[in-house]
Amino acid sequence: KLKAVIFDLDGVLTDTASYHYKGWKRLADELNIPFDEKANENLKGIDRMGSLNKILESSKCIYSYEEKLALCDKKNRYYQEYIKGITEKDLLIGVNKVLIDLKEKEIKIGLASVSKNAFSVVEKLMIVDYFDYIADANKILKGKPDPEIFMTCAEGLGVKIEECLGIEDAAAGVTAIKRAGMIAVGIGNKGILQEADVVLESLEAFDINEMIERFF
Ligand code: G16
Ligand code: MG
Repeated sequence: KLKAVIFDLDGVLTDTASYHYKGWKRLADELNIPFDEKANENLKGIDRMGSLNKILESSKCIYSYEEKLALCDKKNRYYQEYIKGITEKDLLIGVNKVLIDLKEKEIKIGLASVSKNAFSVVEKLMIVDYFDYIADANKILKGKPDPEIFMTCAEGLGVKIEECLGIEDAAAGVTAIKRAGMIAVGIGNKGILQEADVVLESLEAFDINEMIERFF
């Protein structure tokens, strides 16, 4: 039986994925490291230091841990500048309806974002009250594609793994959901999200009754 739906944030509920890209792109340009949208695809869902390490793979320089921390801070300052103006108008299409449908059906709602800015973004989007559990990215030891954050959410919601459905826009995120043992709904490109049980263009096409019939 479906008891909980666990959402990723960036790229699923709002388009902060593009702000993360803008932040990394600005940093990479400053460091003269090649970086484009295609390379960015591999950063989606990956935590801050993990993302920086992937970008630095294309650099000729070697950076100390302290230097890397400073670069992470810099990217985060850029990112925070970009997300300052987020309001409920920045919710992606279909999100409000899905959240309302889930509440009506008494299906629990969780948030599984490895972003340390997730809570502040959800606050700006004015949807905090919908969530029964929001994973604390500061306490997650292994980021996506490790299943830890999705398993932590299931535990926090008080439901079994097989009673959960996860929704993700990143390949690493879909892998995390599948490794946790949950049904995975991908939002975006079928070619990129091959491991997902079903891929939709956006949450506008998400029908909870159809999901229950198909998978639960
Ligand atoms: C998100 C993004 C990633 C970002 C990560 C860490 O994960 O998809 O691109 O690097 O959070 O974010 P921050 O630097 O704000 O801590 P998710 O899990 O929401 O897709
Ligand atoms: Mg995402």
